[in-house]
Amino acid sequence: MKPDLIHFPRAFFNSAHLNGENVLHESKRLSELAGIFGDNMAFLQMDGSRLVYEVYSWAPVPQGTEGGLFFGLTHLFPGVVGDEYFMTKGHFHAIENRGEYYWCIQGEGLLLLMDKQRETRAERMFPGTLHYIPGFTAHRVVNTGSRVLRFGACWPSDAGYNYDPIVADGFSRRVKKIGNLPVLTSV
Ligand code: S6P
Ligand code: ZN
Repeated sequence: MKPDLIHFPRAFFNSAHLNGENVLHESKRLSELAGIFGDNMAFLQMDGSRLVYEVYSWAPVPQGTEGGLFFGLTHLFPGVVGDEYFMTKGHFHAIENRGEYYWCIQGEGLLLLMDKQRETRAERMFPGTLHYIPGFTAHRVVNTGSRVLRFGACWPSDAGYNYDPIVADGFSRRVKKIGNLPVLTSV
């Protein structure tokens, strides 16, 4: 007899959940983001166990596979450290020319994009926005709203992560809450 050619799906995704085989879940707490925010005094006074973001990522092929794709869902919580909004750590890809898509599902924010010359620009995120992140470009998401910012991501399975330049030098602009509005400031 022929094996069944119609398979049950391996993963499930909706606006709030990503489940399935090989779906990893990571939580990023404030204490893991030391040195990322500008106001270290404010940072040290906050509860380090506070959840800043959660990432679910589906790796249908092993990390490092050339030609495959990964899929992710990030929930970035609202909050500030001093006057700077909660944000993801941000990274370049280890294979620098690899691009990525982000799309906003819920909430509002800014996607910071910094090139190799440290020029930073931002794209507004709100439900329905689609963002192409070119290669050689560091990417970070900032939650400028009052609810959870949820966004999807799709990137090459051999892209990898390079956080080192961000840990060392950050982005060249920060997003601050000034008069209740987000302002992109120079560092
Ligand atoms: C992976 C993709 C996202 C981020 C996630 C957390 O290429 O860009 O899944 O990993 O949003 O951000 P970060 O900067 O802490 O990895
Ligand atoms: Zn990425």
